[in-house]
Amino acid sequence: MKKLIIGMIIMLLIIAGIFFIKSTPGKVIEQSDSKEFTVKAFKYGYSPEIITVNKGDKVRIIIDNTDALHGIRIPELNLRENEILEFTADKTGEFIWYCANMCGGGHIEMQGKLIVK
Ligand SMILES: [Cu+2]
Repeated sequence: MKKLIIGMIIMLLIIAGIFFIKSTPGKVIEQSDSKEFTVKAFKYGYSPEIITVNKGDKVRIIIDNTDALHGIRIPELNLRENEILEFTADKTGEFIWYCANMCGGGHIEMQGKLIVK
């Protein structure tokens, strides 16, 4: 009888141990945030024209093409979108963005900057 009780206690301890291990949150190795921005694109510029994020952030830029189709193109990061640009900022630095669509005489002057810290 005693053996049975001891056996049951051991079983309960094992089950409790499993629950404890499962409920302990894993160690966070890298903290990444989601960052969303709305950028107005117009002839011939962007507002805001500088966006700063942290390395590892999941970035979503909603491009508000106010007067023509502009979009954003960041050649160094191989990114190009007309309406919603989504990416993970996995490289630090400063990256110039340009207008992605020929929109008129000032097209070439359209620029902005993404800063990844
Ligand atoms: Cu353009």
